[in-house]
Amino acid sequence: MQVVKYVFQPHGDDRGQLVALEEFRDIPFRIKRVYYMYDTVAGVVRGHHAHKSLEQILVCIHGSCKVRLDNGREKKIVPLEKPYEGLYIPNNIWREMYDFSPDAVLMVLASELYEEADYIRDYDEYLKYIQSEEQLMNVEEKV
Ligand code: T46
Repeated sequence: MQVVKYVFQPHGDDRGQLVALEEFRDIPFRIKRVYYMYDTVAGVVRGHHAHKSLEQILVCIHGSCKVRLDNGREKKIVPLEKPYEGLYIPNNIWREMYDFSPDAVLMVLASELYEEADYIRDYDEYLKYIQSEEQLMNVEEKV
């Protein structure tokens, strides 16, 4: 599985750092929603789901956390610990966020508005879903 991590350009000067994120320049999609999580309780694992269509970029703008990505065949663990790094998560990837530092603020830029119907929250259902998606792709490639 290829993990795509963006390294954003910090605009630093003697006052400190500033990162600016613009859709289609720094972010590969139109940003329709921004949300963030903080005060995450020690030991908590968030996520446990995949999205059928949603694309996102996760930026740990303060503190640190880890993200486990799973495409049904392979798992990868990605640490997020710099406010200028963004983890791109395309659709159809199971994700879990964990190991949050007490001061962690995880900001997420999303390509779509909140839509519960886009979530797959059951892992077995996820595996079946991606298999059917792959079969569909194979059929489309042969046509
Ligand atoms: C994802 C990971 C990285 C809303 O009302 N609007 C929103 O935009 C979001 C994201 C959540 N909510 C509500 C729904 C739940 O009642 O906030 C509550 C917590 O959401 P959830 O349990 O889905 O949070 P996480 O941390 O498990 O997952 C979130 C995103 O939902 C998800 O899309 O990829 O962060």
